[in-house]
Amino acid sequence: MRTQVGIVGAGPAGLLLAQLLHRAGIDCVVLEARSRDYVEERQRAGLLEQGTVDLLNTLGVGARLAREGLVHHGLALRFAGAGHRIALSDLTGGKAVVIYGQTEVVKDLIAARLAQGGDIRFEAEALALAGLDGAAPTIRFRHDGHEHTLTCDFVAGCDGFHGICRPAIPDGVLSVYERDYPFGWIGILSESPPVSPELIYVNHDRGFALFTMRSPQVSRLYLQCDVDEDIANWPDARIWQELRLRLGDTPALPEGPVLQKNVTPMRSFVAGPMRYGALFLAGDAAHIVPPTGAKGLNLAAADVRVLARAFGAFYAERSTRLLDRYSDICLKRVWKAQRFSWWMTSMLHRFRDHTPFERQMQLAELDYVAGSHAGATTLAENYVGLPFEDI
Ligand code: FAS
Ligand code: PHB
Repeated sequence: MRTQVGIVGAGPAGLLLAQLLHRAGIDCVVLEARSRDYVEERQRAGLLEQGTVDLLNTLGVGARLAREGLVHHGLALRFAGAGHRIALSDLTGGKAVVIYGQTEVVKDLIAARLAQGGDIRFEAEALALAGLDGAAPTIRFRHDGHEHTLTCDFVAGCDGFHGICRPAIPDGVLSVYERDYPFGWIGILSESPPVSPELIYVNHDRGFALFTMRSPQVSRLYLQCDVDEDIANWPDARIWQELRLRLGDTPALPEGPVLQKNVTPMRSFVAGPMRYGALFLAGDAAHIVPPTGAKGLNLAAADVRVLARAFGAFYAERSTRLLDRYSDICLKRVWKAQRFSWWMTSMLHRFRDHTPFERQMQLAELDYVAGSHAGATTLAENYVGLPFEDI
């Protein structure tokens, strides 16, 4: 098999790249280890920056997003028993964020790709990469019980944190920066109306909580928990009780059947450079942010936006300028999103090893951010998404 760009992974990064390449008339094949149902049902992110929404609209996959997405112009920070609204749009010249599940973004992209005759192979696990420092790299993969080889000009490693592409880069090439946080998140999806029309981020003595949603009927709720928490210790009743305790009496928290619940570890991770020869990493394959800043999916979109432009310039003019700058351009944005996600995580979670002084510092920082125009603007402009670099 032969194609121009071999894409490993049908998450947001791989599917967005495939749609961008299709628009540029560049051939590509997407190899995805899991089934279509699995990737379409896998609960993950839910908040889209303005820039990600604009990209989806440009690609012609924004119609359902426009109909069903919930546009938010603000959010609430809740601490010391009181709520404080951050007016995102007023503080950023009108920018907003949209609540629209990652599952829905993935469904829309897969439907568009297949409707346009796109080549996505599900249950096709990439096993190994070869020839990355040559002109015809290959991807060996297993599909329908047989092994196959896909030869391409470039490999896009969009296979997430646990994929095979980053580890295919020889030792000594990558610099890795990481921080694991001493806690995780219990996340539930519940058939219950959201507690408030905007997101509520809570810093409480008992720990962090986040009240978000997927639709006017479905809520997505998160609780800070121990890093090695066993979800079996959290029957639904205990989860609702803990959410109520951290939210406080008002507003009253509507309950409903819990559709899904899981524990997510919290880590910050960056591997650079994001390119090795003909291999280009994008999304979680190169960087992980704690979800407190809602940057994961949006960073994946920002990476492939640059990568598609770089492939476009190569095939249109044989220019390698953008390919050569790809890693630097992306890492500049990645580190700012890392800083914001680390800051939000540090400001909003309870750290067992915090001294009473450090606890007061945290509360004072929240009070400053909530009460100062400059402080609130810093949060707002990072939250809605920083402008894209001109490339
Ligand atoms: P993805 O991990 O989404 O996709 C990679 C794809 O590659 C997967 O479909 C995988 O099956 C496939 N793959 C892996 N190895 C392969 C192989 N060898 N061959 C073929 N295919 C292979 N972000 C938020 O903003 N809010 C959240 O609440 C949130 N929750 C999250 C919860 C979890 C458990 C995780 C892991 C992430 C969460 N994120 C959240 C971040 C998330 O949104 C990611 O940033 C986003 O999925 C990144 O997209 P991709 O880079 O495409 O990687
Ligand atoms: C979500 O809706 O899943 C979500 C929103 C904002 C975050 C994290 C997760 O910061």
